[in-house]
Amino acid sequence: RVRKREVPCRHDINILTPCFLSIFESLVPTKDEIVKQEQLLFSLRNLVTKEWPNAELHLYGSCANSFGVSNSDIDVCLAINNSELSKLDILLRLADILKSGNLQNVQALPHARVPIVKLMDPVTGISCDICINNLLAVINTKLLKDYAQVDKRLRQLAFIVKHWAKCRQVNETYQGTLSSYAYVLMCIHFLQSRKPAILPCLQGMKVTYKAVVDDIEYSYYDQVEKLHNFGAHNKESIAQLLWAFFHYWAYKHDYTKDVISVRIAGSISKHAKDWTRRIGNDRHLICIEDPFEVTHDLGRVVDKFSIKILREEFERAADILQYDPNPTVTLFEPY
Ligand code: 3AT
Ligand code: MG
Repeated sequence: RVRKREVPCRHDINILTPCFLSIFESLVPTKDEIVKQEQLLFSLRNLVTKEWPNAELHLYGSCANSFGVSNSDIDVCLAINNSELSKLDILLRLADILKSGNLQNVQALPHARVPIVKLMDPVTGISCDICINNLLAVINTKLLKDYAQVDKRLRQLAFIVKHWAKCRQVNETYQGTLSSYAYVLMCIHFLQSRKPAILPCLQGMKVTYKAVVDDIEYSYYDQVEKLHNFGAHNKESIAQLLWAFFHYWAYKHDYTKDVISVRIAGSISKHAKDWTRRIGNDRHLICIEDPFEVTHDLGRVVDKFSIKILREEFERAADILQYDPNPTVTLFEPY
């Protein structure tokens, strides 16, 4: 591993850029699809506000953070203040309301890690998960979307990394690999760490946005339209960045000592966070700090088997980008 740390990038890496950009373009959802998502949200709002006039429905996750690929499911959060009903009662009532509203496969999953109601809309063909009062997810959705507006290379990088992770089956949290949300945070951290930096640290700047959830205040700088030149001094192409991203996770990241943090745009020691040993099911074998829930390690799903798979996949990707004659194909070969 150590030997490979210092390999210089292959000299012809930039000839791959047009091909990676067209892969990116092919993954972006069409206008038509976005319109259908909005239609579905509109009809869901109609149904829900008939029962609960003060409730709100927010989109979150990849359909709202600008990192959604074509044909994704949509994630919706029901924000409701209701002291009479328990969360479980709200979930069950919500399922009934949806069943009466011409939606298919409506199913309440009250015992999931995040309790949800699942459904399929026969009109648009879109599937949807609705959770209740998960407002922190709505805020982290906005943070990701705001970062994406600072430099277009973030979206390009993250789409390709997510696509790679899906093809290689390392985007499955129930099998011990990482969520899409974790991969996007890894991309943001990586672009914050380039020299010169391609992304700023929005949580380290003047506060222009504040939200309060469960009496805790979350804040950061969100006037991203003023930052559209931030990354201009860095001229790295998407092919160079992909190479360096995989090279970092294959050969440079210190898995024994470091926690990556978008919140500080750098690394924190595992020691400082007390993430050095296994507690319950949290093993901390790859550490990715949630930007708002700072005690939450997005790598906690990774176990001693899946860490090996994950690191081998990072190495495979790094080596393909370095040596393979046809990297834009080989990289995404199904696992
Ligand atoms: P896909 O395109 O659906 O793969 P996504 O960004 O929608 O990607 P998920 O469906 O896994 O990702 O998650 C939906 C959102 O829920 C994304 C993020 O706002 C939030 N979220 C997911 N996992 C976590 C987590 N472990 N901690 C906090 N928020 C999370
Ligand atoms: Mg999703």
